[in-house]
Order: sequence, then C-alpha cells, then structure tokens
Amino acid sequence: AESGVVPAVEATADDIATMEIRGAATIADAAAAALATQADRSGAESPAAFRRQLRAAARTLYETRPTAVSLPNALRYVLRGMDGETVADLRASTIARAEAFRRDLERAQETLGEIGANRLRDGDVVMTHCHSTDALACIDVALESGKAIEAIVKETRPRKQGHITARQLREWGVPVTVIVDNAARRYLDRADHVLVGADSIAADGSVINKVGTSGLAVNARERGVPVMVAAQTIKLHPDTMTGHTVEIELRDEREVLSDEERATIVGGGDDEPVADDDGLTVDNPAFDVTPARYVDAIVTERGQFPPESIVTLMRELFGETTDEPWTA
Ligand code: RUB
Repeated sequence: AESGVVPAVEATADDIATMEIRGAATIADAAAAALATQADRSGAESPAAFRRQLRAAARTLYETRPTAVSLPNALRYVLRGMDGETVADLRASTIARAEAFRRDLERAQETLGEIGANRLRDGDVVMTHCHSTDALACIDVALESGKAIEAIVKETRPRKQGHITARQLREWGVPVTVIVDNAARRYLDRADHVLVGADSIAADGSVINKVGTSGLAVNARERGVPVMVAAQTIKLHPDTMTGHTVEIELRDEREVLSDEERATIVGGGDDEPVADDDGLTVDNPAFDVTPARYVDAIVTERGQFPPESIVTLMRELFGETTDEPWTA
C-alpha cells in the first residue's frame, strides 16, 4: 500500500475489527505485536519514512474498535519507544519496545491475579460476565493455591463470550453453571462475588465493560454481592482525567437480528425485498458504563483500589499529557 503499512498489520486490524481477536488485553498484545511486525518488515529507506509508516500502522490498528483504551495505550507506549537516527536503529528500538510491552502485559496480569485471588475464599461462588483474561487470572491463582471455586457464567448476548469463559473454567476443573443473562438476578442469591474485567476505567472510577455489566452491578448491590473488577493499569483511560467520555462501540445490528429474523418481523422475504425504511431499528451497543458507587474494588497489578481513588493512580502513571504520537 502507499502508506507502507504491511499486509500483516492490515490483517491484525481486520481480526480486531471482526473480533477474531477480542478482549482488551488480547487486543493490546496483538496491536503491539503488529507494530513490531511493521517495524521488522518495513521497506522504508529513510528514518522519516519509517516513522511515517509506523504512525500509519498505529492509526490503522487504532481505527478498529473505539472502547478498549488498552489499544491506544499500547500503541502510544510502543511509538514512544521508537528511537534512533537510522532506519536500523529505529527498527531495533521499536521491536524491543513492543517486546518489552508484551512481557510487561503478561507479568502485570499474573501479579493482578495474585492480588485478586486474595479476595476469593475456599468454596466461593463467582458470577462472571463476558470473557476477561484479567478476571480469569484471579480465579487461576485462587485454584492454584488450593481454593475450591465454583462459577455461574452469564452467556453474554449477543456474541456469547460466556462460552469462552465456561470452556476455560471447565479446563481448570471448575464446576460451571451457564445461565442466560436474564437469569442473573435470580442466581445472585448463590454468588459470593461478581467478577468482571474492564475495557476502560474512567477517572471517576466508573467501569466501561461488556454491555450488561452495569445492570449486573446494580442487581448485585441490591443483593449484597460485592462487585470486583479485574483490570490492569493499561485499562485506565487517561483522557477521562480532562473530561473526555469513553466512546461506546455500536456494532452491526445483524449480531442481534439476522436478515431472516428481521423479515419475520417486518415482512419481506425471498420475493419481497425488505423496504429501506421499515420502521424497525436495532441498537447493538457493545459496552456500558457502571458508576463507581456500584463497584467494590478495582484490582490492578499495582494493588486493589476503591474506584473513587483510581484517579490518583492515573495521575501517577500518565501525568496530564496524552497526545497521540501518531497524529503528530
Ligand atoms: C470484552 C470485554 C472484557 C474486557 C476485559 O469485550 O468486555 O470484559 O475486554 O477483558 P469484547 P480482558 O468481547 O467485545 O472484546 O480482561 O481479557 O482484557
């Protein structure tokens, strides 16, 4: 391509957009790996061209999905490490920085798991929503330290990421009960914790995660079940310190209602095309916002925090400036 973005980066971007690669931590890891690939395979002949290509690659990755801040945080981190006067130096520094990022990401998840596992006692029942590798890391460590854990797994419409959670937990030997999302309040009676991940955490401590998390958290509060959010600091959204709100991704309506299903509602079919404006709207927001007051603890690799105090950690980690280096 004219931008110099290599096909492997376009392919990763495509996989993120279509959710072949999904979940905030996994997306961040794949994005960093893609920038390393761009650096490795770049055909740039001048340092300026190399930098331009890396920024274009970052932009291509950035434009895939808007809600998980781990994606721009990862891109920013890797691009800031791009350093040198020659193409060879730029290449080496970018690859090293991406590799360091991926190592740190993995280590942070392990540390987070150790911290989060302390909240889980032997015999506890955990209710999950969606599929979060950070949340699962806490269960993993609890199991390794010999605690028996059971899980109630919400299937998580429309894409049923609960199946991925259930498969992982069964691999670990955890007894799993899968329920439809609408049964969550009924089953909260049996749960000791709600344990979810996050795509972004705002400066006011609100948690942006898979749609349905906020309703689950409100119901959990009403039933007296604590809500624990497992989120590495890469999920902290720096722009929210200066008043930005987190964009909630709206996905294709066909995830909710297929063309055939639509036809059963508004008519149309094989011979009869569905009218352009048939008066039927399907909204498919992928995420929602859980206010801080419904969250009991945010577990990070830096320790666990009441949501209201997360802004202190954000200032420490990000300072106040968060310019996107690929827009410069
Ligand atoms: C995934 C989702 C997960 C977070 C955290 O949504 O909401 O709870 O991304 O995951 P989607 P992790 O399936 O739409 O990407 O802890 O693995 O980062």
